[in-house]
Amino acid sequence: MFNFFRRKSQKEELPQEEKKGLFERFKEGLSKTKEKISSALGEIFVVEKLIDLQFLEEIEEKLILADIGVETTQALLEPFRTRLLKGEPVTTSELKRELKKQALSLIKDYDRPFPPEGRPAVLFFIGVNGVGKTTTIAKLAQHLKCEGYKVLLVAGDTFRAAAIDQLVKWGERVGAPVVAQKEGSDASAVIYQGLEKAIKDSFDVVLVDTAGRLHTKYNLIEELKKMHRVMDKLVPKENRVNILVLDATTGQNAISQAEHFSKAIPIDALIITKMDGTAKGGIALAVSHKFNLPILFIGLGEKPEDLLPFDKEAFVSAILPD
Ligand SMILES: Nc1nc2c(ncn2[C@@H]2O[C@H](COP(=O)(O)OP(=O)(O)OP(=O)(O)O)[C@@H](O)[C@H]2O)c(=O)[nH]1
Ligand SMILES: [Mg+2]
Repeated sequence: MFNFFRRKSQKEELPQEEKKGLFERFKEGLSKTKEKISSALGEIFVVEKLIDLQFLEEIEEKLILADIGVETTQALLEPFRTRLLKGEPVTTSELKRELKKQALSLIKDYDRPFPPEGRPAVLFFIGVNGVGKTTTIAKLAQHLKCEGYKVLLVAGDTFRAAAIDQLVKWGERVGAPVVAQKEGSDASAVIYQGLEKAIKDSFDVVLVDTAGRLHTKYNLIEELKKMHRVMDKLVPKENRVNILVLDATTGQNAISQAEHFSKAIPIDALIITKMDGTAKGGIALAVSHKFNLPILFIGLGEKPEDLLPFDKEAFVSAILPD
């Protein structure tokens, strides 16, 4: 199995062979996004020539349409605009090459150890319903178990009985105990109980599931704030990672979700699911840049091995034209 957690941070380089494997998986999983961006940009890059501001505007339009977003597209093209305005020559091949470097610089690195080194480490998952929180927790729990971590799951989505059942079943499958209470219980109370157990029984990593439902009677933002305060009482912040899960297929909607959730609690990192089969993978670059958030993992399918550690070099070369 792919060794996920040997790296302390993205700054530590992977061995050459693993890196190659990761590049291949990214390339395969993100092929639809690349197709979309390349078919938009490919033809303009074919002829080697000096570019002008009008050419840059054409590219800008195409990148925005390929889900890169207005702000991120402008940041990507800014250095070239500046050079053109100064009267410096820029060729199409140089633009193509430098665009990748510029994209890399816009994606924030995750520069803490993962999972955090303090015990228990708490991974708190938030995101709207259906984005893949529960299945991502299950996948990650399985990887962590394989690496030898003692893992506890907490069913903080008390909103639906089916959500609790789903996590309990996953717990059985991956061999991790699950702290759960009955449907309708106070989610913060379940989390408190879970963290107390984790401390008492010396668990290494706790993965907390939450509800994603936006409901009139249920103020998700207030509930998340409360859960956060409860965690503050038992586990120091540096041992916790608040992870926003986003579904790549929702495209630009992911931006408003990130805006919405960051009003509730500080978000530390992103996981972007369902990158397989969508042409909207460019959204990862847009959200990471706009919210200055690192991406921990991406989901390229439903199986545990389809959750891959995010590698920005592999990502950029998988989505931008060769
Ligand atoms: N193709 C694909 N499907 C995925 C991926 N991640 C999750 N899914 C699927 O997305 C669906 C929803 O996943 P859940 O984990 O139940 O989503 P959730 O965020 O927990 O949803 P709620 O509990 O309703 O808030 C499931 O059918 C998953 O198998 C992925 O990376 N690729
Ligand atoms: Mg769920």
